[in-house]
Formats: sequence, C-alpha cells, structure tokens
Amino acid sequence: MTYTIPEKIIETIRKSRRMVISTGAGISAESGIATFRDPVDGLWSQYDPELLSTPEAFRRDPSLVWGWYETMRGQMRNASPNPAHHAVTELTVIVPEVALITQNIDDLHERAGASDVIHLHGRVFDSRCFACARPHYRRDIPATLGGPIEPPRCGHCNGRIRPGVVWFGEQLPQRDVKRAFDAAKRCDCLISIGTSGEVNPAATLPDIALDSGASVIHVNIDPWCQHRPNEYLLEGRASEIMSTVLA
Ligand code: BV8
Ligand code: ZN
Repeated sequence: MTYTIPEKIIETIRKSRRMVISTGAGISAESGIATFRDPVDGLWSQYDPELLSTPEAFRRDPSLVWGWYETMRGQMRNASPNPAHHAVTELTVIVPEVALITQNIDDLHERAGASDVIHLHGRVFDSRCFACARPHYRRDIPATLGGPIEPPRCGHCNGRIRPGVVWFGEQLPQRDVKRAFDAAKRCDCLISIGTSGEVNPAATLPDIALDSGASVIHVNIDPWCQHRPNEYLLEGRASEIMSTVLA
C-alpha cells in the first residue's frame, strides 16, 4: 500500500528550519528489536521489562538484570538500521538545524549515519560500575545469551558493572534533558516516531513544542494523538511513512 502524506504535512516538513526528531522503540521495531509493549519471547516472557529496568531489580538479582541487558545488547548488535533510521539521517542533513533525540538504547541511529544523537535513556553499549560509577569498557558479547549472567566486576572497587542506561526511578542526565527541552522550545516542527508517549520526562517533548507554537507530527502504527491544534498523526509503519516523507 503506497502511503499518501497530506500536502499540509509535507509543506510543514519542507519549510522547517529548526526541527526536533524524537524517536522511541517503534522506530527500531522493523529492525527486529522488540518494543517495550511487544510481548517478549522465551525466558523473558515471564518478566515485565519495566520491573527489570530498575536499580532495585539490579540490587535484588544482578545476574538476571545483567543477563537481560546482555541479551538485548546481542539483539541490538545483530540488528541493522531500517529505512526509517536512514530517512531520519537524511532529514538531519537536509534541515538547517535538527536535534535528534531518542529514548532508545540501541545504536541504530548512529549506524545509519546520524551524529550527535541525544540518548535520553542512555545506551546499552555503555557500562559503568554500580558502586563507583567508573566507566567499564567491554566489547565481547557472551556466546550463550537468554538467561542470567553474572555481571563483570569493577577493576577499581570490585563493584558490579551495570548497563549505561537510565532505569525507572533514576534521574536522566541533566545536560541531555536541558538540550532536549531547549530544542523542543526552539523548534518549528517536532516529528515523534514510534513512541507510546508513556515515559516521562521524554513524553513531554511534543507538548513543549506545541506550547511554543511548533507543529507536531506523530508517526505511529497506533493512532494515539491528542489532536491539539497543529498536531498531526501519520498512522502506519515508520519505515514506510518516513521513506515517503523523503520521496
Ligand atoms: C525520572 C532505559 C526523576 C532502560 C527507559 C514512580 C516512581 C518513580 C518514577 C516514576 C513514578 N511514576 C512515574 C515516574 C516517572 C517514570 C515514568 O515515566 N514511568 C512511567 C512508566 C509512568 N520515569 C522515570 O522514572 C524516569 N526518571 O522520572 O527521574 C525521578 C527520580 C526519582 C524518583 C522520581 C522521579 C526514567 C525513565 C527512563 C526509564 N528507562 N529505558 C531500558 O531501555 O531498559 S524507558 C524505556 O521505556 C524506553 O527507553 C522508552 O523510553 C520507554 C518505552 O517507550 P517507547 O519507546 O515509547 O516504547 P513502547 O514500547 O512504549 O512504544 C512503542 C511505540 O511504537 C508504540 O506506540 C507502538 O504503537 C509504536 N510502534 C511499534 N512498531 C512501530 C511503531 N510505530 C511506527 N512503526 C512501527 N513499525
Ligand atoms: Zn567501581
């Protein structure tokens, strides 16, 4: 099915001089990476991702949480950027000023050629000591994935190593939050791709943009949208819609 983008939306994107592109798990879904709301298969199906993504869960069972993130890291390493990631990169080249903000912890925007990506919730490929916060570098991904794995130890204080992501209940990096909020206030157009808009403070970006007089375009297979003035919904798969936007 070829997707037709309403002329008004095409015009809004074409005229944009200061754009924010805000992405969630839905942009990586077509690269084979499960979203938070997708049912998770195998061992992990008995766990709620939100309950594993907390410091309390890591304190309670570090091997289970570390194993969960190593499985994700393996999945993300084997995934490839899809046409939506490439279309976003193209927009960052065409539009004079673009802030690319993602809630995703994968590196598919970078592997699609984007730079200066604001990862509001960190990156699964970063890790640090849970006790002293010193960065920990590792390249290998364990051969056997899919279950609990004992996390490595910090060379400095012997504390357990944790993924470099922001867990529920943890503060986001304040510098990144400020950059993201300032960009949402300045922009003339914010495109939100593949997010359920359920996690704060990332979920406030579209409203900040609307309140500042910008247009907001949601790209989602699920037609959720507040339908405020200047707020639009493009219902469908991110790769199909974003490729059509750039066609
Ligand atoms: C904070 C990293 C201040 C880890 C993530 C009670 C106690 C403590 C805090 C709270 C509380 N109540 C509320 C809060 C705040 C909390 C929050 O918002 N909770 C929600 C659940 C209510 N937020 C926080 O805790 C944040 N910190 O507030 O600090 C503070 C400090 C102390 C005490 C109080 C406050 C930290 C939030 C960051 C959490 N870390 N990720 C990891 O990834 O494992 S969040 C994680 O979930 C993701 O990063 C992402 O942000 C979020 C999932 O959202 P989406 O990306 O939108 O994904 P989702 O699956 O939901 O939706 C996918 C969408 O794509 C769907 O709409 C679908 O239709 C669409 N889609 C699917 N396929 C496609 C598609 N669209 C297009 N094309 C397709 N093919
Ligand atoms: Zn340490």
